[in-house]
Amino acid sequence: MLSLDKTLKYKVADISLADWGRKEMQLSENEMPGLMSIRKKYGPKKPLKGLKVMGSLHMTIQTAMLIETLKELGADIRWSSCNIYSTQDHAAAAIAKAGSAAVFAWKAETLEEYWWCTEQALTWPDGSGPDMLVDDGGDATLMVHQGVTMEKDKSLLEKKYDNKEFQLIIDRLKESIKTDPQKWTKIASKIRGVSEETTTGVHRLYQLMEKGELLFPAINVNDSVTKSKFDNLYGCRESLADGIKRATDIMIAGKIVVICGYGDVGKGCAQSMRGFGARVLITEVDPICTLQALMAGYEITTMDKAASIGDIFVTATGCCKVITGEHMEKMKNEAIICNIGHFDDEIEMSYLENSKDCKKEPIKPQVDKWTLKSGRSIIVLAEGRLVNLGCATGHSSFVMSTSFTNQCLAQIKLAQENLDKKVYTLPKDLDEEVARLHVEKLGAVLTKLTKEQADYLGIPANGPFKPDMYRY
Ligand code: NAD
Ligand code: ARJ
Repeated sequence: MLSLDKTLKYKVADISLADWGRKEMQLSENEMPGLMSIRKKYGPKKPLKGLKVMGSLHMTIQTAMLIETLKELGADIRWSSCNIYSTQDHAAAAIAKAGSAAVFAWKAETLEEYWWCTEQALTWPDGSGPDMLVDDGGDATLMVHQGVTMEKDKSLLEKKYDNKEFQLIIDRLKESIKTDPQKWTKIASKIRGVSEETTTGVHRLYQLMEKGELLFPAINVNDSVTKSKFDNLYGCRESLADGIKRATDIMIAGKIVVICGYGDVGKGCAQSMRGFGARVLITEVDPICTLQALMAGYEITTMDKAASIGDIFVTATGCCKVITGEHMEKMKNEAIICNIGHFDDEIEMSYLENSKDCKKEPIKPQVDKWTLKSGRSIIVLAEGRLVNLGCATGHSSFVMSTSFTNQCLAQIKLAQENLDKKVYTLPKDLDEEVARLHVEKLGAVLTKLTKEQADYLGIPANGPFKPDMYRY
């Protein structure tokens, strides 16, 4: 068991990469107008002064820019990544060297290290916890909630859990509760709230709220229009191909690409692959999304049918066991499979890992060739974890600026308001403001409503322009 070290200022792969990281951060300033404007507008007022912020979110160059924006707003910050493969070591080094945050993250952590990093980031040198969380996928929120549950009923710590990763969390919690039996209860009671980045994390939050188990307020950043309809869609439209290409150099044109899930992420992935000249097949469970895919001209199928046909498979559902061992056994030789949804459950990796008949041959980091019972091989990217962040560098700065501007506004809201233990979304006028900043950067000029036109539409001349329930 890796022990907690409260005196440690950071743990990164290589601090000498800091200058490279800093230079890339400087370049990204031009591409992150939203974050730069937040710094300018709120920097002097320091709305996060005196507040401790813990982040569990991919430690990339874009996140480094978010961290330094939160710092400029006055926060005292600790950070870990929310994925074992997504850290960009030069970004982590730049943050560590500047002392902008105590950062615990490196590319290719083990799962045990991952949960150590998360606990390190949740624990300040005096043993106290954060005032606010920035979460992506909900792992920091999960650790605090599980900690509280275990402190209430310590017999749960003695149980054996089938899920390997969950057992690792419980082992860590057991250790921490031994040192301080009230650690997580104290931490949870001080948290003003969490702002959650992604669809899967948001689902977890609503589930907690519905069960009456949510321990602090939460802001659903994902469902700001300027997040899910941009990052999830246009972000993945570029970073999926980046991940597949860097990993395999495969020609996409002419191939059959199967996209599982036609939500925001799936729509971006499908459009991207079609743009390269692939023949795209979609699998869906939702009739509305299926109809959308049909209207866009895609063929709809099921994984059972597609398994033996596809050349490249991409899961984008947030669901589990979308591609099973049985599907893999039917696949063509050297079919490529990858996932762009948040966790590693969409592809049944346990089939490959636990079956005697499956043999792994690493090609390079985050690219493995698995030979199966069928005698054929498949290429698995990033061990079934997010391909765009595991095999490439995630979304570009510009689209992350829209997401992270919402994150900053959410953190300011959590700092300034005493919210109930519920899940909130940000108001439409802030969403429009985030869009406005990025529209201006692209040089577009908005048409202004006259008073007569505004009255005709029955809305204020400066917005909000659409009702809350409007779907973009
Ligand atoms: P979404 O809810 O809009 O879309 C998911 C779609 O998958 C839905 O339409 C749903 O009906 C469908 N689906 C669910 N189970 C299915 C199954 N078994 N088979 C086929 N289709 C199924 O969600 P989203 O915003 O598109 O996000 C999808 C995932 O991607 C989430 O896990 C999210 O957290 C993650 N995400 C990743 C990135 C990234 O950079 N990699 C960015 C944003 C979101
Ligand atoms: C940090 C990134 C990047 C990037 O906002 C996206 C989302 O919803 C996450 C699901 O875990 C990934 C996140 N994302 C995509 N690209 N976060 N830096 N460059």
